[in-house]
Amino acid sequence: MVYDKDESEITIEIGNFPDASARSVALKSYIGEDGEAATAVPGGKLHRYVAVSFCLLCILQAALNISLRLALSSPQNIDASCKNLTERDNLRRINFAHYFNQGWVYFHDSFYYISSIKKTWQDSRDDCLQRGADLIIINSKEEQEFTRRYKKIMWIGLTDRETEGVWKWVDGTPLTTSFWYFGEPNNYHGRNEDCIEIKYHDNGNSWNDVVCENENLWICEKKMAL
Ligand code: 2F8
Ligand code: CA
Repeated sequence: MVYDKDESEITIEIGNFPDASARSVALKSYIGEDGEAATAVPGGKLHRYVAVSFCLLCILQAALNISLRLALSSPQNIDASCKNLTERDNLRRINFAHYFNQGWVYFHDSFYYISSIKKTWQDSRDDCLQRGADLIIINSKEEQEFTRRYKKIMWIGLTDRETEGVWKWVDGTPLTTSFWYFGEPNNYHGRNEDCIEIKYHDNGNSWNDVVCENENLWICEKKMAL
């Protein structure tokens, strides 16, 4: 191929092809099957297609993003989300106010109620259930420390009434972390001590097993995350 500056034209030298059909094939491969002049770089056409497709994909993606954003931030959607949030917040406020007004104490995602009268373990539990709660389940050192602050002998939600020696919380979960006072549980003097009271407040390990028919204060727990 020769570029003549003066005549502003390109001359293509086909070369020494033996016959007319070979020359025609060479010419076609240079011009391209579709009649357009082919680029001199091998695969150049493919690169152009890839680049154009990529640009089209980018435009499509941008259009999708904009329409999604517009749809989600429409006034109706914002209104609905705000309404849901406000309703949930109001319900939560009403719930919290109810428990606080009834003398419940909030600690680490739960409300606690400490009774002012004494009952057997089962009657205490029934009272908690009627209040939409249950006897306390102690599953951390912090919660155990919280119960000791009151310096009262109180029932907690732990018993081996179903199977002697198999301690279970009122929600059916087995006992894993325990805070038994020294020598407990002991079924003292051969008694059937199947229910647990917090007794030894001055000791981190304050639990004692005692007969369930004894009468004690009790502590209810209602889980409620903020
Ligand atoms: O009333 C039963 C109770 O009696 C004692 O505590 C006052 C026993 N304690 C010791 O023996 C240290 C409890 O285990 C028993 O439950
Ligand atoms: Ca005991």
